[in-house]
Amino acid sequence: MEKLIITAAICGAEVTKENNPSVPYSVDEITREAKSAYDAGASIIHLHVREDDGTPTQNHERFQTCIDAIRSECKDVIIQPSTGGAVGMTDLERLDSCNVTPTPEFATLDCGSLNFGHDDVFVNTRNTIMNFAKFMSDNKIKPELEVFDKGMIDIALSIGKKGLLQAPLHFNFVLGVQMTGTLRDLVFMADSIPTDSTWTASGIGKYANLVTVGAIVMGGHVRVGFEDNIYLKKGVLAKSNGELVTRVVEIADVFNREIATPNEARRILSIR
Ligand code: KMH
Ligand code: ZN
Repeated sequence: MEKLIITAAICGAEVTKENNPSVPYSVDEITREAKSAYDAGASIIHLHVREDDGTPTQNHERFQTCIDAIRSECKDVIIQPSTGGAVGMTDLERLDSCNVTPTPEFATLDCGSLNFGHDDVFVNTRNTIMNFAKFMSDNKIKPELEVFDKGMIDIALSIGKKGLLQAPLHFNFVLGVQMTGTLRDLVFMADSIPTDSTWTASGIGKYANLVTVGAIVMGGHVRVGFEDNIYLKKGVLAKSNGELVTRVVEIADVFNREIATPNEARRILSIR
């Protein structure tokens, strides 16, 4: 089995300090959380940024400041800007996170629309997905295909057939928002992608641990972090993203899965 790639989704756009006081907003806090995850074994930082008051933003200047600060502490880490941003942002606004120097080597590409929370819809029309895929292809940014259910895998594959995505594809199965995150769900998703693809899995909320164990034993990769889950265990808030990454490292050790460095992750994921 390949070494395990751990992604830390340190911030997200929805979770707040009211949910967990360690959720980072300021540049210093975002840098602190990225470093805690990197030091614990994360090779990828999935990055959303906030204004100091916690408002999510895709503003490229804020991204540039945060990326430069993270890079100064975590020399070789892979930084993966979100192009999902927050519900309600325009496509142009969402893509602004990639207008940084150097151009990101990796970024998310959300592959369908879904209900988010109780009243919100995270909108990704087919044209949006195709436009984002073309932007990433033109700029040599490797897309991580965010799929919240099997239908989004099918959308990604149909867009790939139009030449907008280059194999090998890399998927993130986000389980626990649109569909549940049981082992059966994880097996179904992993069986539904081309065999030369790579995949990681994010278990949202109560699915975090099960999805982590499943991905480790099945040969996938794992994403954890405050964006997905704020608890270390039931009723106990994680004090840092590093704590969440450390637990993945400990579980991986039980199953003899070594942890990939950032450069090993670049090779496994065919990142330029
Ligand atoms: N904040 C969600 C609406 C991504 O980063 O690409 C979208 C999201 C996905 O987090
Ligand atoms: Zn995200």
